[in-house]
Amino acid sequence: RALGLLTTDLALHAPSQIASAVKRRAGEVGFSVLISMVESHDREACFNALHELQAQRVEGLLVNVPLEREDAQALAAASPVPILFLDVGRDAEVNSLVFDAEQGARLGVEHLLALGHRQIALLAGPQSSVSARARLAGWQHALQQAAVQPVSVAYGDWSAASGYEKAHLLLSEKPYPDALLVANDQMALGALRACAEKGIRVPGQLSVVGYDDTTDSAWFTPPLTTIRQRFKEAGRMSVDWLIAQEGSVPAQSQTCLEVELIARSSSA
Ligand code: IPT
Repeated sequence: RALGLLTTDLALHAPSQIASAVKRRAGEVGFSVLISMVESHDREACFNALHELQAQRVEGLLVNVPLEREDAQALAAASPVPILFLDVGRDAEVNSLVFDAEQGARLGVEHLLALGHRQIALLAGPQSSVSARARLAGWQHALQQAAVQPVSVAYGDWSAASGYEKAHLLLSEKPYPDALLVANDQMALGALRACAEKGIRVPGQLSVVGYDDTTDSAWFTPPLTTIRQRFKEAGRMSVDWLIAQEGSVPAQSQTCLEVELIARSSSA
């Protein structure tokens, strides 16, 4: 018996850790997992992947691709088996299990404000991703409530390379930030490298907060303060949800998982 996982780029740390968690849980309950990875996030690519998985008789589908509301709804309507989305907005009328992006963004801002930082720069993710947009909106909202304006904003593509490049930009323009919120740990890794090259001490001159808490984030230099998304829990819950559907058409279910701030040495 098999489940399908339709996923975005597995070279990225978070999707690969989600896939790993899905695979592990499915194995525990006697299911294999067939994976189809899409290079682009458009509707056609997702439909092709859906058909590919369907041809292999999967009994349920998990979709970890950032999808706009209409695309997710169209995919759900086309799926003959239960389908659960892991990267959609709250407004999408589909079954979903997502992490609370507003809470994550707020925790990062509150952490930096509590440490006394007011010159905060934002390194956001690609705006084609609904979760990247939600994190940025969450930061902006939380800062606004504290009457703090971000000193600058840049956009990366989730990769360490983009984090490196954009951090170089953010750190060469005045006013210089004393803290940097980064939309994922991989971009934070690149940002830390940029700081090292510029001779900017972390956290002495700049506090850095990431997002994800992937398994290697505690091993960055310095160990990264970040927002933990419990990927193992998401993998377990999503597999369990699919299996509980038993081929029937499920009543709409939307789950939002809490996240938490993990304070390490990159912020002070
Ligand atoms: C999200 C990660 O936080 C980010 O680092 C990046 O890997 C992205 O996925 C890729 O789409 S986690 C997602 C379940 C919102």
